[in-house]
Amino acid sequence: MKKILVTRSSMPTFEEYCEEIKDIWDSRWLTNMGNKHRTLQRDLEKYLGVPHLTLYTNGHLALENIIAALNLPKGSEVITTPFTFASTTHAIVRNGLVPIFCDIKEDDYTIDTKKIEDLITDNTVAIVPVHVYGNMCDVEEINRIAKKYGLKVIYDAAHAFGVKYKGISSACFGDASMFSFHATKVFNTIEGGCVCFKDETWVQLLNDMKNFGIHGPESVGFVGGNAKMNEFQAAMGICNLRHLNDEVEKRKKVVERYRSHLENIEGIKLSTIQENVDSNYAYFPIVFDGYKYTRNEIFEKLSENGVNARKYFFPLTNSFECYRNMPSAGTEKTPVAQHIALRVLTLPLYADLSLEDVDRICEIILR
Ligand code: T4K
Repeated sequence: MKKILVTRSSMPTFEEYCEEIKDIWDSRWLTNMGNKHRTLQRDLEKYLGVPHLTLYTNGHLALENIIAALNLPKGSEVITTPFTFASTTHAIVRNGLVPIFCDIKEDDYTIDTKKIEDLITDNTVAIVPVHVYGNMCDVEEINRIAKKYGLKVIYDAAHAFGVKYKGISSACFGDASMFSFHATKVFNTIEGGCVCFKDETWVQLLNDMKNFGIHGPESVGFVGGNAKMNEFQAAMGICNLRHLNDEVEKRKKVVERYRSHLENIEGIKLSTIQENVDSNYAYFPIVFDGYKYTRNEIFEKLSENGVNARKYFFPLTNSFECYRNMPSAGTEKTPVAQHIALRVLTLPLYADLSLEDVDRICEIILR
């Protein structure tokens, strides 16, 4: 039986990648911010239209580092959502901060800005919203709230590479945005990630943080870690960036085909098409709410037919075992997120997924 996985990494041809890594062989320079690293950084700054960007070995460490760079008092509170990958909540907690879980909106699954202000206390220092599935958060309202209460805003934009709001790159909102370049993302560097920001003083800080706090040949300013992107990762990024626009176009066709089959079906809800947003077609979530079969039944049926859909994001991070004793945890505090998490399925989506396969997947769901 033909297997269809939830996604499939975008890659250049073997020949293109070999050509790109040739000079790594010649120079024997494999990592530590070499030529490829610098080239990819410049290419991405241009592509995303941001003044500053720091590359990382993965998105999670990028998020951990940018939160650490804010130097927030340990034990202070950060408002975020539980409808996300483990990384978002872990990055907050691993920095000694307390996640306070805000509920999400039912139509696009991003943070419900109407519920943020009720969660703000004297101890609140930041907001870490998630552009989940590539859907943009309400950046204008978040900006208003952050300004009013003097809060920092770091976007988890792991899913939103290349997305634009009113023509402005998703990389340009808040104090900083983190992107993941994991193999499963629209744009990948095998593993990888970056942080985009405006504050020039962070350039040196973030570069030092990902390199043991080494400031110069004989100067180590603070206790940093190691989170540098290596040259092979950067070379993959340089190649993949050349083809990104084509890949997004192909993804768009896949999404349109899904929508043509699944729109207006009783009990099936599709993510809303956001106004003023240019999508990257990162994920295709569908919610079974009052459908003739449950999410889990459809999941099993797809699986029996070789189709590997995923329950992104179930369980919610505020129900993880590791957070059981945290007073702010508990899914009852985020009922909409829990409602969606119990009913959502993300269907296979990648540039080379054939439209015939999309038809077959939809037929299984509708049959
Ligand atoms: N914030 C958010 C909101 C995130 O979603 C993520 C990551 C992060 C932060 C952290 O960023 P990174 O540190 O990862 O850069 C996957 C990814 O590993 C993870 O990056 C991603 N989010 C998460 C949503 O999905 P799994 O455990 O579901 O991956 P896995 O191994 O089951 O792969 C899923 C499918 O992808 C496979 O069935 C086939 C395909 N695949 C996978 C790999 C590893 C490929 O085609 N090629 C591959 O190399 O977590």
